[in-house]
Amino acid sequence: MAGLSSATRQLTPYFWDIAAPLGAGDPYHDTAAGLGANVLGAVNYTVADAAPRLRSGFPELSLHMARSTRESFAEVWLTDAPVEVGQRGGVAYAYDGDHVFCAGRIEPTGNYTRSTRTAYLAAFDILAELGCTSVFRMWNFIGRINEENAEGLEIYRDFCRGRAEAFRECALTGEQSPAATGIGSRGEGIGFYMLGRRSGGHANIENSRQISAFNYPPRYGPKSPKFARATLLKSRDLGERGRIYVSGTASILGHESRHEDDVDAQCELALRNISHLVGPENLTRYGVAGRSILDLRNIKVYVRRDEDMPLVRKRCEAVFAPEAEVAYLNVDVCRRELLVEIEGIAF
Ligand code: 3EB
Repeated sequence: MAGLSSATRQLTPYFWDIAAPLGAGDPYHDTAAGLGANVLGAVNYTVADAAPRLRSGFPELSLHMARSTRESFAEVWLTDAPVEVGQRGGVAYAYDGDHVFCAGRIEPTGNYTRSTRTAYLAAFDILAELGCTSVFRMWNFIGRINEENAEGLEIYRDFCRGRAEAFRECALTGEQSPAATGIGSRGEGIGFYMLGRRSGGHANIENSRQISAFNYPPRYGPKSPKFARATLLKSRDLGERGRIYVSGTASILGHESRHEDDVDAQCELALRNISHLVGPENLTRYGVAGRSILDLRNIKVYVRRDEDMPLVRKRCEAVFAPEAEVAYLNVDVCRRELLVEIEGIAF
């Protein structure tokens, strides 16, 4: 877990095994302290949802994303700078002088547009108050994602409408969308977390093989999903190379889902979309070095059908670097026909 530099405060997430029984003290806090680091935020991918709270000096969010405690893990964001924390409007946050981590939860409701808008605006208010002008990464975990709300609108689309309204009304710079994940959960309601940055901002990266999500035609819902295919963050120690936060990526070309009912082909296309997104041909437009799938770290692979797990795992293990941390989660995906979605960070 080396490589954190105080000059740049490059954030790094770690996946922690939380199945082991806990001793005295706080294991996240104590492990970070042993590394000379602080926890900026912790997200438990576990067997129950819980609203965000402040733990031992950092915000923590729990998501019902795992089928068993054995499958549970924590994504823990470390920084070497001192962390200031708070909680407002149901949103818990931490700030290290450069980065902000915000986590929130939206309780189950028959219509998510309004509560999503409110929860997002609460998070955006906190970011703005801390001088944070851009959100570079967000995750959204949506219970019953493909079911209908009280008005017969799919819950994912209902959520997208509220998110779009919040973005339209907020004070963040309009040109910069975050990289995002919008995925099903095994629980109820919606859990979300976001990362913002005070200095330097980020650049949006789109994929020349896919239409930008914010330009999707209306057949996918009343408001298109607000996110970039990836975001690029530069910092002093990384120079021009930067770090690329890759959004949840699925079997989509243009705006259309491909390979309905063929999980093997869907997995391959999702992987190919990521390779192209971070590859030299797509990245020349952004003036940064091309990457390959081998540079991907902190990977999450979302698989709709349990029976597809072995095949997806095999395909992914064949292409990811052996040292990449990879979590496989059995949850629904935002379009009914999509069977797999993959995210990560290209180093
Ligand atoms: C897609 O490309 C697949 O709504 O935040 C991927 C990543 C997807 C993020 C979101 C949705 C979201 O449209 C779905």
